[in-house]
Amino acid sequence: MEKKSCGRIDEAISHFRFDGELIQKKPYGSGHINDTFLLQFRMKDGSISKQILQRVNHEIFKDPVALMENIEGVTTFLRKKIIENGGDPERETLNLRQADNGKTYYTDEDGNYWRVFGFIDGATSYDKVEKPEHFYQSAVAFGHFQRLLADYPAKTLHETIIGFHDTAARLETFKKAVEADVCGRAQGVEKEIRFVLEREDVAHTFGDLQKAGKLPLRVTHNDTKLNNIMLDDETGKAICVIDLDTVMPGLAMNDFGDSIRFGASTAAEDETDLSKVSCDLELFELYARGFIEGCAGKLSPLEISLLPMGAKVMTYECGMRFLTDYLQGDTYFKVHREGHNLDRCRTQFKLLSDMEQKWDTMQNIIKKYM
Ligand code: ADP
Ligand code: GN1
Ligand code: MG
Repeated sequence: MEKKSCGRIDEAISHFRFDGELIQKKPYGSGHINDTFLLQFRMKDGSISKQILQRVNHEIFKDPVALMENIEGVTTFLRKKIIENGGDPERETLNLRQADNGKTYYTDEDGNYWRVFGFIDGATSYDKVEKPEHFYQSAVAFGHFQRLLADYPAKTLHETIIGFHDTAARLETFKKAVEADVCGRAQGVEKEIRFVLEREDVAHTFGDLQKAGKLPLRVTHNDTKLNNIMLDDETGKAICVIDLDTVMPGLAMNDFGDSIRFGASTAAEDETDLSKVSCDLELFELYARGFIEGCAGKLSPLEISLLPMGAKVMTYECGMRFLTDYLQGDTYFKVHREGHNLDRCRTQFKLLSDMEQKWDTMQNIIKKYM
């Protein structure tokens, strides 16, 4: 995918209003979806200005214009709140730059959508928890993000990926992928397929409660990986929530759970030595404390009690999505080696098994915060 977009990168750059002379452009970050580039410009006074250029993955986000409307709306809303709270809007929210067509995106000759964000300097997005305090800070920030957006007009948000966390619908898609077996890979992953099918109840838990009207839809981030947050290099505080492509009405427990799935795992998402993969309960508790604190009283007792279930559901769903993509020929997530999606699927299932073992303790930890 990167190769496809590289051909048009110069065209895209020429359609944004940058100051200074371009001295570097290079692929950046470890996201699985968009093509991200760091651009560096030398200014007249010798200083360096950095910008993030992204090609939106329009095979995944089918309506990039609607997606950009969401991001414009959310960042404008956050900017206002940050200013009201005496914060720094240049660092505490993403800032879209204008293209020469007056819009916040440029469409190239091949139909790719490009956008530019101001680079958040002096901050890092981590692929792994290096200090527990960082994880706690990210929890407060994701909780706070949800609270800040509590009065965002949710009806104006477009659903950028239909049924993004509809786990039951994803289970159906998975079953179809097994059935179709377009790459002839199903035979080699019978164990993993069985793992999914033995846990169908997990896929239905939240959908059933929603149908019964027991769970509020909130404006959530929906992709709360640790590397979707920037932590200040000096203070260690989480300063900015990034990757806003999936901000949509959703469930608080899923935002919690996706962070646990990624950050409380003792190994990388694509670790091949499964003996290294487990759920670190100290990190789980730390994140729970920070998230509940960040949401500042907005979560209902039922939502809080379902936080451990959020961790299970998101781990199950993500593992199933990796396996589906493996079966379908690796067309969704970027892969960097043979069997990459299968490796990712296996870490998720190992993690989920470990959560099952630790289930009572996970629930007891959350009870303390109710
Ligand atoms: P993807 O959807 O592919 O995950 P992201 O929007 O998360 O794309 O961007 C990928 C990576 O690029 C992030 O994890 C982060 O490291 C970096 N990044 C994105 N936006 C910024 C920004 N405004 N400032 C600094 N780094 C950024
Ligand atoms: C993708 O975009 P990124 O890399 O932050 C994916 C998430 C998955 C995650 C797994 C839009 O996140 O849903 O949980 O990979 N984003 C999308 O690492 O599908
Ligand atoms: Mg990302």
